[in-house]
Amino acid sequence: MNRHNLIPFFRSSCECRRRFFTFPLFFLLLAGAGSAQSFDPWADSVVVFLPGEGQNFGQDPAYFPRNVLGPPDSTATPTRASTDPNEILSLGLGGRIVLAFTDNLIIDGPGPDFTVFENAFIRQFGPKQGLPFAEPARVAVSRDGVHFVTFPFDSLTLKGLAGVTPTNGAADPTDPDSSGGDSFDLADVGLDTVRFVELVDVTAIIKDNPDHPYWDPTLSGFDLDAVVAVNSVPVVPTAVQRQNAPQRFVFELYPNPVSHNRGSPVVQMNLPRASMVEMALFNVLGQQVMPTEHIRAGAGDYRWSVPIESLPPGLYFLRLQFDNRVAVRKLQIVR
Ligand SMILES: [Ca+2]
Ligand SMILES: [Ca+2]
Ligand SMILES: [Ca+2]
Repeated sequence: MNRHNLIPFFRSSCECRRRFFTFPLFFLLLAGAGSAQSFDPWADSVVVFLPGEGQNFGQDPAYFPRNVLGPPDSTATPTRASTDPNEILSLGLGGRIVLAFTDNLIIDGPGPDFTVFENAFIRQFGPKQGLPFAEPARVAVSRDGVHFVTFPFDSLTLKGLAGVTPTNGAADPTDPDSSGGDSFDLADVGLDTVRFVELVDVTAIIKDNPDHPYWDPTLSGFDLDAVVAVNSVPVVPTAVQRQNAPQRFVFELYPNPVSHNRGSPVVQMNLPRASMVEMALFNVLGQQVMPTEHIRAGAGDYRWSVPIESLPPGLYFLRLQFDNRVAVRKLQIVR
């Protein structure tokens, strides 16, 4: 692979095996609503890969980008990490990759919202026995692929970095309590929803410091296995492109929180041009809780009131789609 060149990828993961762990009811609901959307919890495409120095395992087009889309290696255990190029991509020291979700968006639901899987493992012998062999990456997220927010991390404890916790391949990858990997909560960076996840290898913070508790001279950089959404909502699959100047539009929801005795919350939109707008409401399990609403909205201000009469109190996500654009807002219904 040609190093130090920006390599754009717009490859879909449609050929990846589709497995569903947490949303069977969702499909029944969709079938009932006469809609036919399907999605997987995995990252769907690689937008940018900029390899770093040294290790180039799994970078051959025979393996990449397939090896970072789809679920993590199901054979990995905390003491036997994946070394399969069909599953693992080495970023190299300082390498950078951006993955996109195209058939689902990660949302800020309860607890962690996505998990990054790397081939870390727990050392079984030597002076660092019991400590992970960690080749970390910092993690950033973005709605538009342009503006990224980095999760805070600690260089010494590695808390807040990916590539630290081994994979438990036998577990459900969408269950952070058992899956292993390093999980991230959008609430920690104040975002309701993201489409893009960026990983930048920072192994140098260990490798360049012989006093670091995780130091090892053989560290060669972050090895990505998978990025998996824990909380997400489906979206109409679109080709993802980097938007240099995303056209702004207004999408407000008020009152929010709302209670039944205060009437219905109102969506206020301001669209750049007349569009067919799709509205759908999901609960925190990603289950659609009302039929998709199709609205023909003109350019400029438009209001629509969300029918919440039959919904129990709780946290919901309202998804708006038009012209291949998508946005999600949290809605809290209280007693
Ligand atoms: Ca997906
Ligand atoms: Ca993989
Ligand atoms: Ca969350």
